[in-house]
Amino acid sequence: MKKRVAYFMDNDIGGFYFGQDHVMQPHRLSMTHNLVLAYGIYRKMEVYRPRLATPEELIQFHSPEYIEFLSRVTPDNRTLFRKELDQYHVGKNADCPLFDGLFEFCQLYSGGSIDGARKLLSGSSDVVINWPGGLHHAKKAQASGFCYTNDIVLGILELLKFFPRVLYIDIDLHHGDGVEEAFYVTDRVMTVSFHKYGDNFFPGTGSIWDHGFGKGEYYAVNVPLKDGMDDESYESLFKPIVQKVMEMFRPSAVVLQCGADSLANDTLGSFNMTIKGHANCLQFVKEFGIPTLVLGGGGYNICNVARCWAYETGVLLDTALDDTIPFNDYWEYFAPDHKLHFEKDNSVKNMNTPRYIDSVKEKVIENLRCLCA
Ligand code: V1S
Ligand code: CA
Ligand code: ZN
Repeated sequence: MKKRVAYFMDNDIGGFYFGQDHVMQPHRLSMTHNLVLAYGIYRKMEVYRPRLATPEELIQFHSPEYIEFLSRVTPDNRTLFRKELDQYHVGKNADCPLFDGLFEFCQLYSGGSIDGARKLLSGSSDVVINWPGGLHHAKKAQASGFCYTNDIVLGILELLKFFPRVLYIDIDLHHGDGVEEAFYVTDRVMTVSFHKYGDNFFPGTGSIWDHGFGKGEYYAVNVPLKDGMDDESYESLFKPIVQKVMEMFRPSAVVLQCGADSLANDTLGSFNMTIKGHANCLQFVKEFGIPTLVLGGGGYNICNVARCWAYETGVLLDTALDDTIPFNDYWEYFAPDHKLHFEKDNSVKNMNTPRYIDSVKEKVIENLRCLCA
């Protein structure tokens, strides 16, 4: 049966600016949206402009003091908030700068995930897409790794109002630490993150030995990976692990974080995935036919992020996109070939040996078997 797909996007979100030299560029969201328009696939889904999440909605996870601070602080009045800026890690180091419109930016990307969850709950959509969301590092009372409010936790909390069990899958290059931490001791949310791990790579968490605690024991799954992950290696872990998770956990809804920094040639990343390899993960999850909230996340080669999320929008709509990119507002960004797909980089060595991949798979599946006990 054809799936009803809803898509949340406010083109203004591309105008927020983290500052000169910052790698997080919301402009990638305007580029993605422009490709969705140029390919004409917006016609096959319900397109919504997200509502601004209210402070009351944001404090369902975050502390009221942190949200009050985010709603009041601006670059012009920052001297009044010296203590709080330090305490909440906003403007403390380059990762989470204080920029113009910061709170509205948080309200927009969080509003899309909250309302997206509500559309799944009401049954009016089968799949909801919110590419501005997926900011998985934000904590209850602290910004971290370019993330200020955690729209994923807020979306999952909304889903838990009626769905008994929610599965969270995170294919961003980085560990989904904020989401894991929020649900570490519950058996109602299973968090599964695939990520680069080791060499002090940010955020430093996500060891295979971290698997939840108390009632949540074995409900956190970590898949630590090394540089050079390619499509074949990724698929050989993703499919059996997600298959086993589906069998053991039987989720009523799925939240899929699709950070595009796991692609080859990402400026922060060191994986070697193609767009098709990345999108195969979405296709695999989609085939389970469970209500799914699809979110963005990282991704620092902005042209490839736009290519990837536009292609994945097509995958969710069962619509193949031509490899030649149609004329669009950002035409020159896709020069010289104006193609949607790129090859993996054959000069990059895959440090994940077949033996390493097998050992990770075995250990993760062994942990999942403990859910029976
Ligand atoms: N790796 C990395 C990296 N690069 C930056 C950065 C670069 C330029 C800037 F102008 C500002 C920041 N920060 C980091 C990482 C954070 C990565 C966050 C990933 C987010 C996500 O994709 O998962 C989801 C959206 N931060 C660090 O490594 C911390 C530092 C340890 C080093 C960098 N300095 C700026 C802060 C401290
Ligand atoms: Ca991840
Ligand atoms: Zn990331």
